[in-house]
Formats: sequence, structure tokens, C-alpha cells
Amino acid sequence: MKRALSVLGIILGVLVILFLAGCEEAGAGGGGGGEETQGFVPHGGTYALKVETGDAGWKTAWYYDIENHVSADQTYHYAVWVYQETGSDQQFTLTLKSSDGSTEHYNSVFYQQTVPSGEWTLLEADFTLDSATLGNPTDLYLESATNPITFYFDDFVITQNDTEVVTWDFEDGTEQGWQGNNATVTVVTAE
Ligand SMILES: [Ca+2]
Repeated sequence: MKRALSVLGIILGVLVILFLAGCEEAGAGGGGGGEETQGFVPHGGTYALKVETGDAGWKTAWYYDIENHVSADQTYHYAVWVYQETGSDQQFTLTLKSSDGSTEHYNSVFYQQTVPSGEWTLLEADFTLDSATLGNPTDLYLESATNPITFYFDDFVITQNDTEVVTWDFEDGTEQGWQGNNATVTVVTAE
């Protein structure tokens, strides 16, 4: 009888420990606000842009009216830091869309460059849009070869002859003109 009671005591003790551990876990997971991402650190400063895509192409972060920043027949350097933590390498493509008035053209600034999982990676290239064959720039978008995916980018800088044309660092806490095209874009900060 005494032994049965002590076994019961051990079982009760284990149940209490499991219950307390469960409470702790629930408490830790319950604090996430809309802007916080667990374990995530922006490339620079306090904020980065999080992109959650759908399951098909052309569902990604989109910048309309890029002609406000870049023109045809001039060479620009595009440089963007990209992060993903899917557990495997992912390929990213930066596209400058243009129009010659009747036809839209999709021009790769860089095509399927690799970003390893869990490492902020700089993707960059020079690009010149030939107005005679491709018209004028309209949109800029960064997409993954594999969808759906969640990725982040930060410190996206376009320069011309080493002079800054535009920088998207999200440090004002806004999307800075980037929109989701059948995707969700959100400015996020470290936890
Ligand atoms: Ca930033």
C-alpha cells in the first residue's frame, strides 16, 4: 500500500512538471505582435521587408512606377540583401519590366541567383535597358524560383556611377512603395 502511494506520488509529480512546462511554452508563444518575427534579425538597422508569396509565379514583392527612379539607356547597379530560412538554397530573380507602348517586356537584371538558407546574401548586377528594343521601365520585382515561400529583403540600393539613385532600407517602418502582387509584404523587426 505504501509503495503504491509513492508510485502514485511520482506519477502526480511528473504530471505537475508536464503541466508547468506546457504553461511556459504557451506563454512564450503568445507574445508575438504583428511586426515581430521570432529569431529574425534585419540586415541593417531595425526593419526589413517580409514577403509571403502565393503558390504560383508573379506573386511576389512588386514596385510599380520604377520609372520615377531609373530611365532607359542608362546603366545602373542593383544590389539587394536577401534572406530566407527554408532549410535549403533558393534562387531569386530581379526583373525590370518595361513597355514599348504596345508590348510589355520582362528583363532579368539578374536571374536565379542563389541565397543559402539562414544567411543574408547580397545579390547584385549592372543592367541597362535598351529603349530601342525594350521601351521604358515600368515595374521592378524580386521573386523566388520556388513558390510559395517566405523571404526577406533589406538595404536594396540602386546606384549610377556610384551615386545613390534610390535606397529601400525600411527604417521609417513603412514598405517604402513596395506592394504585394498576390503576396503579402510586411515591414518586420527583430524580436
Ligand atoms: Ca533595414
